[in-house]
Amino acid sequence: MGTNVSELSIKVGDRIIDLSVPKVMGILNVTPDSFSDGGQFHAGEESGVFRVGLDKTLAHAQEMLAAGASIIDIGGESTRPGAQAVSEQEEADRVLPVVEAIAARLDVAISVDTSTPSVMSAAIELGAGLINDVRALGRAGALEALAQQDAAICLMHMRGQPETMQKDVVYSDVVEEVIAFLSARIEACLELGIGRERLILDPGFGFGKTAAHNYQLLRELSRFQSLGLPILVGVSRKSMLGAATGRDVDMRLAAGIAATMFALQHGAAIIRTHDVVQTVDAINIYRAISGTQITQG
Ligand code: PT1
Repeated sequence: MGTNVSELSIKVGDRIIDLSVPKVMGILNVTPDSFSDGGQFHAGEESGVFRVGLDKTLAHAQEMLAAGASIIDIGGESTRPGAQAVSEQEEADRVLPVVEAIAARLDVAISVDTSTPSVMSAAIELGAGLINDVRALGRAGALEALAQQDAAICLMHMRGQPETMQKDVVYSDVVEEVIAFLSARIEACLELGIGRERLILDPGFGFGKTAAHNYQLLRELSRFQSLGLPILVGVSRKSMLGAATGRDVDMRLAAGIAATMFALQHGAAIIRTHDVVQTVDAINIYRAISGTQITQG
């Protein structure tokens, strides 16, 4: 179950990404309030203390590419728990110059982490090949905007909105509910003519879920394979890792790699992470263990 040709590759812009080998999506935050890198790569103009400019942002993208990232995910809205909404204009101002600069300078697939239809369309126009939407095209006009383009789409599950999503989190069966939600979003895409071959699924670790819910989702990740689409997993530096280790955000690398190994073993095709070097190593060890990589000696 869950094994077919379309699931093993995905078209992102001009390139076909082979997902028979797991790939890394490197996180490039262009927000002044990112939870883990503190906005150190913010490219905008309005918040003086965080301003470091486009060159630093580009250097970070280049570094992730050199470390083995296949996709760079550019995000202008912080969606971590408690984060405040950003205006459409502000989001566009943060994200679009970075998309344009990376498309012009780097040979890498570009993803944009956005729920805003106007930002989606403009980003695709500038060279983005994947729209990573934590609201699974739930905003008015998002499905329609993407029906007119051929970009790949990551549909993620979130309960509520970032500002309040960690309040009163109750599920009867979190895995079943997340699968039902994603199935409904796949159907919504198909109805508008967005083909399955364009879709990636993500359980949405940390989005309106307790640590116990997140670990149940990870434990039962294989169940998502029944949907027959590539699975993306993002646990990098998240509080679920802190819940199990007691570590602060800047000390969660080992915990994230441990969780990543489990995710790889249970069907994750794309790992979204801040830590590209270490995640590529984890993938290579996973491949060596599973016998899909030739090793010396
Ligand atoms: C994700 C993801 C994302 N995560 C996709 N996009 C974030 N497709 C942003 C915490 O609990 O997993 N998949 N875009 C970042 N969101 C969070 C959520 C950051 C929770 C931190 C936490 O610490």
